[in-house]
Amino acid sequence: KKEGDIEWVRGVCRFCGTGCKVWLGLKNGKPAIIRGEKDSQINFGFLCMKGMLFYKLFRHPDRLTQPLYRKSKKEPFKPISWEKAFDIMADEMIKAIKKGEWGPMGWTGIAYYGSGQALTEETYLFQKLFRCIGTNHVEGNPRLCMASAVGGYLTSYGTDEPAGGYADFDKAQTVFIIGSNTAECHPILYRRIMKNKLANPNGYMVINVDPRVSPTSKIADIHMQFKPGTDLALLNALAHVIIKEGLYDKEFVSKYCSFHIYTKGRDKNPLIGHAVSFEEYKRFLEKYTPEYAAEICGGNITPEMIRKVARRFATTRTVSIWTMGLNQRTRGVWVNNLVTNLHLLTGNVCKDGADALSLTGQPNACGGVREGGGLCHILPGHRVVKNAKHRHQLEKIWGVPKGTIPPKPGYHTVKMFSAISYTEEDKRRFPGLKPIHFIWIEETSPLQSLPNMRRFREGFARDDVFVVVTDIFPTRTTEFANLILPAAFHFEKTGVYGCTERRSQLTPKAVKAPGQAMPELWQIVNFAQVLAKKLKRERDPKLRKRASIVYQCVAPFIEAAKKDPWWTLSKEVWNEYAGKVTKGQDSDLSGATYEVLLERPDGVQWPAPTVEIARKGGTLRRFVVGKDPIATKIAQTHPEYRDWKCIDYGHLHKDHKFWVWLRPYKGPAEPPDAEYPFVLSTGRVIDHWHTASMTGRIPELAGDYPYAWVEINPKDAQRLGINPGDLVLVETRRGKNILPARISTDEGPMEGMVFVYWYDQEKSRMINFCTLDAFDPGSKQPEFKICACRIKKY
Ligand code: MGD
Ligand code: SF4
Repeated sequence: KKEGDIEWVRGVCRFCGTGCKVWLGLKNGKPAIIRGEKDSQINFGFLCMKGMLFYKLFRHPDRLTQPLYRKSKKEPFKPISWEKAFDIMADEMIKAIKKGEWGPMGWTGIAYYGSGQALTEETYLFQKLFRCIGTNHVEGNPRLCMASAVGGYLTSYGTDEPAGGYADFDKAQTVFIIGSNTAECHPILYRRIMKNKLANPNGYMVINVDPRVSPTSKIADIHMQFKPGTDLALLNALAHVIIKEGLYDKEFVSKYCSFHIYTKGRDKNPLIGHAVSFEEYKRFLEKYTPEYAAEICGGNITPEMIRKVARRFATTRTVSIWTMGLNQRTRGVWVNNLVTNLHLLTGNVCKDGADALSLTGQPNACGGVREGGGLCHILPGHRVVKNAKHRHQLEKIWGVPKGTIPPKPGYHTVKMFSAISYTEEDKRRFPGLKPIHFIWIEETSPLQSLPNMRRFREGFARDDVFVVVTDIFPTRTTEFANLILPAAFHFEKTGVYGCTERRSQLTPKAVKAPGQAMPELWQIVNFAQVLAKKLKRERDPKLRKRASIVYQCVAPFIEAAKKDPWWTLSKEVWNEYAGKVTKGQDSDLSGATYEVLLERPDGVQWPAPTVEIARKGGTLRRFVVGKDPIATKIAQTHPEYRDWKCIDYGHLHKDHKFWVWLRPYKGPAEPPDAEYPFVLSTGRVIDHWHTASMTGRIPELAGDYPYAWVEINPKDAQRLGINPGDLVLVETRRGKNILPARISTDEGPMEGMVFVYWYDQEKSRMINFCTLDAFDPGSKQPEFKICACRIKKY
């Protein structure tokens, strides 16, 4: 639409997982301003600074504008043509395939590493290409961010992603914020919570559960502060009180819940474990008395506080939200389950104002990666690699031979990067590890964002690993590339993002990409054709066989890539993904065509199996009969569920019930000790996005936060003679940083803990030299939030 000399184009913000709807304003065809969409039920016209200012990146002088290549990482880069770039890439990929082996996970020598910021169409086509080449080494940064939430939902609901959405904040009476600095990381959602709180200060209670006093704690009625990693005991104690005092929802529990435990050695599948009785669950909780938990948790936790919070949780409509404080943990899946347990016990789910809502970090970790099949063990449409039926369904849709997709998951993130560094230590840690010699990294900067990254950087520096990076800016990762491919930025191409609440939204192309920068979809389709030609000439029949499969993978898109890579190509990939791949799955988006997505100010929430349902916005409340088309159909067609109000149709839950899990308290992987007596935790500030490769180039945001610092509790600082602004040496068993100190009586970590922001690109302040790469045994998500450190004045 046009207003005066500004032409407005509607899309979605490309930063956090809130999914704020934006209008990008173009003056004389150039990006000039961004404002929020007033009719959006997500952000109601509001935006944070990141959302308002990203128009400054379109014409930034640092933008990558042509393919750059160097044979050796010791040489400088030289510009080359796209044609030459794909030619070199295909040769290097085939070389790496030959250096590796063929096994149950496919070719061991090559890998793709993507991002929760890639468009859904991009992740979908990248993973399709790599599976068709013949490898399940398909991973992405959502492993660092959302994997434990996936594990949590898969075990509690039998299927990924939440039941409710943001609208629940407005009908809730209690918001339970645990392990999330919502005020800085999801500021527009925090605004909504704050608005409700201000409108009803006594009736709307905010409980903040966090070892640190963050800006989020400012509106909390109760702040539960506990030693990092002890929240499993705390959550079990809340359940203990709810049951002991008879506060649980008896009807919901008896009709809609069952109880489960996983016993290693006895149970084959950790996602299923085995069923136990309610009585056994009660016995399991016996030991988690408020007194016992308070002792473990320390901080300000008292038995009376636990009782008070449990009563409030159980007797009001409650929404819980959480992010990395729970996910980035070696017991991330368990702690996710323990929050959802509280909702199931108290019937605080499947109704207005009540939900267990894991907030997504990135704009498309849910839609693109979790639904689009962008991790080593999953396939698009909520399918899994290990399931032969799922693999064959996809092979049929793709028109490729049965057996194209290898049957075993590839390497998860830490293992994938260990297969690149491939040190003796890596081989000891992962017996049977096979080296990776070629990796295509897209829209992420792992050599700043991976934990314990010194050894990964050493691996990447070697010349026997060919590194391709598709990005819009130079980053700490492009420093290790052989080939840099310039990408079109958001609004310079077309595609869909799916945010926290199962909502997909379309952003159309509005701006011309600079220089030779091209959309990733165009890069994939063109590279695949070159690769197919080269594979055809190979002598090994296994390689030759893949030539036609690779060609078939992109064949439906070749014409569009030639004629219109900016819109038609994306639309055709979306039509295949949403129209064919999600059809009939729980994440059904087949009704959400581009036309419908363009019409709607808020996009569409799945399941949306028909255009009619999609036009109304899709499904706000999942699992509820009468509201969710899948649950409704089950109730209508299966007499035994006729009188059920909600039905858990997760494919892992054959009993159609929600599962309460018995998860014991277990501490972190590296607790503090005499040598390293502090807990180091890491996170984000409001104005920077992740590695700051983008926000660090926006002067207003960089000016607000020019460098990272370490937050220290005033009591610890006094004891160690550290004053505000002093340089502090932060040291762990893996590395060290030198950071200025911030000491506040108002905000900051509890005694014995320090907190560092990880956006800074300056090597002496890159905290991921220090963090720990221990990971959750289920979700494989690393424990960024807790490791042992020592500090002293520098
Ligand atoms: P980003 O800065 O988001 O960081 O870490 P990364 O994904 O490594 O990287 C995105 C990249 O995409 C940028 O380099 C940007 O320039 C590029 N880009 C932007 N638009 C486009 C585009 O359209 N196409 C292409 N090809 N590129 C584009 C995130 C990761 O970090 C995550 S998800 C989490 S949750 C972790 N959090 C975390 C933490 O809490 N503490 C510590 N210490 N480390 C962490 N690391 C993890
Ligand atoms: Fe963008 Fe998130 Fe800010 Fe909304 S809250 S404007 S989605 S960064």
